[in-house]
Amino acid sequence: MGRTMWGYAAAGMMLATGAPLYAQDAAPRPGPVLAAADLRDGTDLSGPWHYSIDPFRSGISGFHGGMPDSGQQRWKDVDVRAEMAKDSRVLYEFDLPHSPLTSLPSSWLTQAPELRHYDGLMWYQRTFTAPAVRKGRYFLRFGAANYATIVYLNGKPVGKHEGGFTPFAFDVTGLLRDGQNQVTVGVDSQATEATVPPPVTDWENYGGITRPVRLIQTPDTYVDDAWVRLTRDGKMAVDVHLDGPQAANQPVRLRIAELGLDRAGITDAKGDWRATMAAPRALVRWSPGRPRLYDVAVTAGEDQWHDRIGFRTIERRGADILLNGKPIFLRGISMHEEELGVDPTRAMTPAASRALLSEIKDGLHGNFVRLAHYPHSDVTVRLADELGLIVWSEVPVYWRVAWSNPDTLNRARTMLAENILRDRNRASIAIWSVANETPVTDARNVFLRTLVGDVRRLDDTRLVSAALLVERGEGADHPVMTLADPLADALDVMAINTYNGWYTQDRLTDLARSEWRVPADKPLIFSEFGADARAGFHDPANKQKFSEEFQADYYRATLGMADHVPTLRGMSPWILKDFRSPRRQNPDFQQGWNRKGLISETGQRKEAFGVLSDYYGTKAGQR
Ligand code: GCB
Repeated sequence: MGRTMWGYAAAGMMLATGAPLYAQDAAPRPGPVLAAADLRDGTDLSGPWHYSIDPFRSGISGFHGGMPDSGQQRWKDVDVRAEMAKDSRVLYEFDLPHSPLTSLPSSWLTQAPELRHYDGLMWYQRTFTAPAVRKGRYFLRFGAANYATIVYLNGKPVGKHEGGFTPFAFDVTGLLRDGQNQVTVGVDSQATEATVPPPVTDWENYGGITRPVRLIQTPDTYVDDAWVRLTRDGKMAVDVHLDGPQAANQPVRLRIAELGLDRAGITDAKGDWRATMAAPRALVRWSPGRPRLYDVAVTAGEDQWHDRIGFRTIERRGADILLNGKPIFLRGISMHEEELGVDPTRAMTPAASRALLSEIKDGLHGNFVRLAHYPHSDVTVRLADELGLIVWSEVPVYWRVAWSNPDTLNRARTMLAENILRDRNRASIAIWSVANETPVTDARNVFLRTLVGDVRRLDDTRLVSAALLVERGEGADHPVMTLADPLADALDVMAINTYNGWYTQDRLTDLARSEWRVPADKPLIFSEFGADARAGFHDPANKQKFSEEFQADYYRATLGMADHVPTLRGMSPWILKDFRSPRRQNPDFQQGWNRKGLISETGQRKEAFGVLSDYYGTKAGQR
């Protein structure tokens, strides 16, 4: 067993999700799932929390590696000032209730100037009042915390979680007390060689609690998971999982009132109910042109679960992608989870998400978004459902992860499962991607094939892809790009990131003659292409790199090249908005930002925005 993120304290704690860890052949099933948790009743714990840095992780283990010193145990439920005043032998080297305040959810990077580059362990604490009369179960649910999290309630360990972009929840029913409750959370942002993603990326590592924390109340037996969808052959299917003492042999009912659908069933001994039925005649299928959603209710005992769900099919036939049986071209763009503004903090409110997605839908005439390079907020995915944007969803298996490390594989599998279980009711999601730009080795192939297998077990209604690397060769007077990745066999959609003319010396005028050698029987997506431009920097005469003119010409040339790739069925150029990246330090043009956005960090459209918008506008008219 390698070093865990949580050293000593982790050893004595129950696992947040999925204990025991998974057998290699079974798709991990994290728990509790709390599907559609964002629509359940609960107390929002957003707002002021105290915080305190712990760069040496003294609250996790003592300097010799054992139990942390008593004066360092941040989760203790003590009045530090009173205890020290009372007894001169007592020593505390923290006092969270008297530490500075921050507002959550938000990364800490923007919360104080001295935290701008802090990468390590941070402690958060707040109190809240539990309902006076408690009934049923209470879950402490985190939308996401980056990267590893350890949670205590009223001085007692609750659980831990690893992974910066997926939700997790703990049943805290037995730990709540009347009146004031104290919750303490340690969040460690530091990546290691064994984490997913690894330490080297091309985006800001926004440490902290970046999505809402809520105390969710359910009956003793509740609907932990419900998945309602169209199968590949157009039938309506439902899977329900109940959790609690009455989960077995329990009557369950599925209702979609607007469609007159009302179906009853009984759970099995494990609390599962599964049924398939003809899709109602009146069903209007979800599509970008008509993103129809329905209120779906599942009732079981005292619990009433509901969600807003769209229904559609997505398939591959030969080199085509079919939405509701019809070929579709994905007019997309990539985006990071980073809101507009000069000082983003990865707090994706509905307004922040809408500002970005409407640039895609209305500004670019797009129908597709690649949510790179990790699961984005459920706010964004729900909005994509509502606006009619097809989504590519991805896990942060990025560049070089520790392919041979079984713990790393388990982390990736858990994240993937958490992502799929959170989002498989979202009609917008069409593609699950398992990796981005990963160099081919045997160990990597085994790792990624395991993830592809997990996707197929957890969700057989969507397509699987990965952004792959291509080999470059030289033809007589043109580049020859060859996709020789053995993983392609396992995927439904092949995806390629291409930067010829930006990272290479190719002349833009030569791009259209590039030759693409890719399998002819599967759809291809250009999952990335792009060039930096600093908004407002013009150089019409020389069109040097970083000028708006260069970026616009680069788009014209690359789109011209794309038109010659016979199996191309979509694209998600890199990227909608300039985003923070510490690796980008050209002081004239970048200043810590990757400038490949079609809009600047404040939303200013660059010339290339118009190029892509015209291209998509024309394409949209064609279909
Ligand atoms: C890529 C990566 C993306 C980078 C981008 C770039 O291929 O997938 O994460 O940000 O290139 O700008 O170089």
